[in-house]
Amino acid sequence: MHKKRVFSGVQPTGNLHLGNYLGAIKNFVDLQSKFECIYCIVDLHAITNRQNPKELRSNILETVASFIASGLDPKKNIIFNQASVAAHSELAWVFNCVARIGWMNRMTQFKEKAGLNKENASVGLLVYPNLMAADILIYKATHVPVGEDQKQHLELTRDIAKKFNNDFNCGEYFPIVEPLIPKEISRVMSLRDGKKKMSKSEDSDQSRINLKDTKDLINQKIKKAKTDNEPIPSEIDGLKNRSEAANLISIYGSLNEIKMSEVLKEFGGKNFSTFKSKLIESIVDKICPIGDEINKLLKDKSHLDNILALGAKRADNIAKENLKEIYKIIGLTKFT
Ligand code: AQP
Repeated sequence: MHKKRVFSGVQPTGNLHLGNYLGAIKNFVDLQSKFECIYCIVDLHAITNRQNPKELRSNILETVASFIASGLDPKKNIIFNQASVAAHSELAWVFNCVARIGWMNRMTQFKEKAGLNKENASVGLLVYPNLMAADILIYKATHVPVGEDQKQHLELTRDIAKKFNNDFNCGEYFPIVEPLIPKEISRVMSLRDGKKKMSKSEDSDQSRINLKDTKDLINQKIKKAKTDNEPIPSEIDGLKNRSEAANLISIYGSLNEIKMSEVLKEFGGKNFSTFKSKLIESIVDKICPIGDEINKLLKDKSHLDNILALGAKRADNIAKENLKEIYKIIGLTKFT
């Protein structure tokens, strides 16, 4: 039996948005009182796409600030950046040798991010899921809070753990991780296209609510958010084939911690402009205090560096010991 331990990561690839918050970070905060939690800024994942070094450094600090401003306690949880703990990359190499090329080729995120120009994508982007498996399994984490978009990568982490355990005949050395995906809102969609997920790398800033958006910007973005001409239905069935409407309803439900069916009971039959005013209020109430706190925290960069340095030490202590065990299982010796 493995000790229950939570691990999750966020890429420092720009402004965090409502999707990152409702799909992942809100869950991180809820879990900190129930589990031992390790939260990582996955900077090595970020460089699978080209990053400007100056912006990357600033995005790393902004991500720590967003964690803390959202309510994560750096004393209770281990908060650190991936590049500080070498064992992540070392175990990722081992997993490059355990996982099969066919498994990588099936990953939908690779297909989406590489687009039509697959031959020109970085090798790192293709083997990204192996590094993600290493991030989790180097701590023998048992539970991983993520948005629904990461479900396939977590299934791959389970496959890698099973194959390693089986190939090296080592029982259940690696735990078979459980994803923790929010039930009511597994995937927050773009405000401009209900079929695309809200994303940091989407060109149009109008497609997302960033955690640092001002009240005016939130107001403007939600008013412009795409809907349709039908009134709000009273039953979930009425949201079929209405992805933009369903997205706004589920954002409201998630922010207010009520089921979508209850939101529809409240707003069924009403038009979107009435609903949007209430939605704006909810977003402003939840997100603006976080944005204000992020801006405050960013004024003291050395405080944020200290949080990362302390977290890195704590993470490294666990990871180093586990890597020794893993190498021993494989037959490798580390003399340093
Ligand atoms: N739209 C979303 N809805 C729900 N959850 C989401 N997450 C991301 N977007 C949504 C969850 O946030 C966590 C951190 O994600 P990430 O930043 O590491 O990578 P990502 O999934 O690739 O996020 P983005 O915003 O789309 O970034 P870019 O554009 O840089 O690729 C994860 O748990 C993810 O599920």
